[in-house]
Amino acid sequence: MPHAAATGSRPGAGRRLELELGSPPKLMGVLNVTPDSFSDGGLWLDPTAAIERGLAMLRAGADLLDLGAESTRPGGGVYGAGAAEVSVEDELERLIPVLRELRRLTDVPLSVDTRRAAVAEAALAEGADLINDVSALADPRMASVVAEHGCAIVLMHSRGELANMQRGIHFKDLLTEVADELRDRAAGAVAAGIDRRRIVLDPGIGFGKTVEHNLTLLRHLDRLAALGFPLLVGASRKSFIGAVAEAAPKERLGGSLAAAAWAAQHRIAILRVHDVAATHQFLAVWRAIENAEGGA
Ligand code: HH2
Repeated sequence: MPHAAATGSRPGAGRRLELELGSPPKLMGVLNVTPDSFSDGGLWLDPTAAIERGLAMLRAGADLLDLGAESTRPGGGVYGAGAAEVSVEDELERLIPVLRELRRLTDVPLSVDTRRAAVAEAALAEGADLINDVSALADPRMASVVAEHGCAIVLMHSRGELANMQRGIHFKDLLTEVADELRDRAAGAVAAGIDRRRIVLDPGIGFGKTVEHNLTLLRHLDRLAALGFPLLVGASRKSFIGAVAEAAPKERLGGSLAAAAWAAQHRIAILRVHDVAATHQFLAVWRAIENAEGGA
């Protein structure tokens, strides 16, 4: 069974993340230390609030946390001009105090959502276990940083620049093109020395895709699973849910749970969510029903 493994790079860290396809999905709690994320910008910018939020998500059932200090909401569509450019210095200033303290307080795997090799390098030195790169190695140094640390990496599908990603979207054959592009990025990662068992792929829901594209990618997750890598799905609160159900970002829990159930049914490895407690309960009951054998 394909799997990805992330081993803490610090001596004695002893953390390990095994992601097996076919096991229940690991719940990744989103911790946005940003002023402008699309659904929770500004709520956790203060380090103390962010750390408390991280710990609360762990108590609520998160298996790992994803710390992001740069909003990556794409421009050219529902988010207008998209996220503001953040300097490496600002990204580090937001990220490191929160990462350092959470690392001190917990042994659960900590992921860092960044497109920059310099940020990844600093985060790995602070004990991060996983790099979540929505640009899938656009920074030419990212692959070597990850290979050197032997950590796991998420390679997410997207096209073009964040600033205008939602403009002029065009696929001739969505599923084939997304699968081919992800396969190429994974091959590039392996060629750069990243262990293929430490690669996770992600269809990039909402990144350079129409509502119909997002729904079709979710419907056919099996096409991406066939690439032989564990999958991560980040559908939580995304705008396709708002388009189907006419709901503001914070009112998309029902739609997010529908996407979570669908993804879990397709044996994805990691589910990236904002609403950890509700998703945890939802999946626990869903799994209990799936596994029920008694009463015959
Ligand atoms: N989505 C977002 C951010 N990072 N990473 C992966 N691997 N997959 C995703 O789908 C994904 C991601 C966007 O969500 P959020 O972090 O809540 O918003 P923002 O980018 O505005 O901070």
